Amino acid sequence: MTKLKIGITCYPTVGGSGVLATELGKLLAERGHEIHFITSSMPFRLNRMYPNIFFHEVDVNQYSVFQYAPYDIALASKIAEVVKEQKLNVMHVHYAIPHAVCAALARSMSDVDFGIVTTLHGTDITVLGQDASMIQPIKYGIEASDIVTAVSTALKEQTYELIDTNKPIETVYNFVDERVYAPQQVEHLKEHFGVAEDEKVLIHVSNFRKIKNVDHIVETFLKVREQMRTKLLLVGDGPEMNRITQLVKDSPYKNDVLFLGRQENVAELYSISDLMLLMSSKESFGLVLLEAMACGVPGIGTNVGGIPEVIEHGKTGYIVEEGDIDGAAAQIVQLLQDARTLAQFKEASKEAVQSRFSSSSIVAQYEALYEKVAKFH
Ligand code: GMT
Repeated sequence: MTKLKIGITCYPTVGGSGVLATELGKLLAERGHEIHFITSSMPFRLNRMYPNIFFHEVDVNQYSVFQYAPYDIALASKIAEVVKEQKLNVMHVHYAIPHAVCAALARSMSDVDFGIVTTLHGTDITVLGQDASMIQPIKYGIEASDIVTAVSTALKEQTYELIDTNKPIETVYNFVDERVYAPQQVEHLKEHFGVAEDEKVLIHVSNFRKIKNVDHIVETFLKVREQMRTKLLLVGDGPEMNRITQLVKDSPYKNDVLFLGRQENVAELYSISDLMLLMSSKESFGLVLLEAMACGVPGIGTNVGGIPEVIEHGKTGYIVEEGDIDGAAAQIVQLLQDARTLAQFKEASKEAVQSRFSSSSIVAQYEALYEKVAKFH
């Protein structure tokens, strides 16, 4: 495999796409490639020194003559500058808009050619795609890229429904670093959270946006709690937090719901959990499901977007219809009370991460794509 110089652009702080882009950069660097992050701030998972990872900050100045800070133009200009100075072979951008559009602009501004690989993560397609004025720029970003990938086949199909294009889109699933996401011996945490011997633990991790249906998670938990002793760990923060706090406050089981806020070391929390709940109305993949599975935690997810590609119904968890609180609670209680099946699901979840989403095979898929479009100067 040729060692490449790869530029990566993502939103450094935004959820799953930023996490995935950063983890990918780290693993590519470990495989000997030279990685250049071109982002508005240091990606938050870039938490130690890597000799072949470089960070180029996009400075967005707020000029008094402009009403809005020109992030897109500043990014395009930075990409053009870094590609030229560092002789990058390929840019991997996460999101069609604005990042693929910025990479395309950088390429036409620059006198140096480079390949563009764009990964669609969902937010730009399923959310921004509802805004008709964004469809044309998304199409432009996709078509100006040399290679386009989507993190699930559902997202690929949704993109084709939204955008009339012949551009091939390849599914490349997400992955986790199995060295970080693995079961950990942290039984003391159960004691810390007041989880009794015979009690089960459900977990939800998200940015508490409306589409995450955290109210459905709480309602499902309350139904489960009526039937058996259980705790719910809510990890993360976001716009829905106040509403959810109120919902929990008004419930008879408020002491069994633990609000843990944003957490760095979620692998430890997964390690004391029995089931992960992700009941979103939109979800192109659900990276948190994979993180949980790698720690031996099966998932309960909605029949939405890429979730059914991650959870194998009846093997690594259950798929329920969005809003079917009773159905979800019934499946959860049945599974939690059946120790043998729960143990099988936990084992199958870890195996699925290895067989279908292993970091080495997914990083190798990206490497093969880079090699196809890389330009050498
Ligand atoms: O889910 C979010 O709110 C964050 C969002 C993002 O753009 O970072 O996540 C998207 O990308 C992740 C990584 O590919 C996927 O696991 C999430 O499912 C996807 N979110 C949505 O489709 C809503």
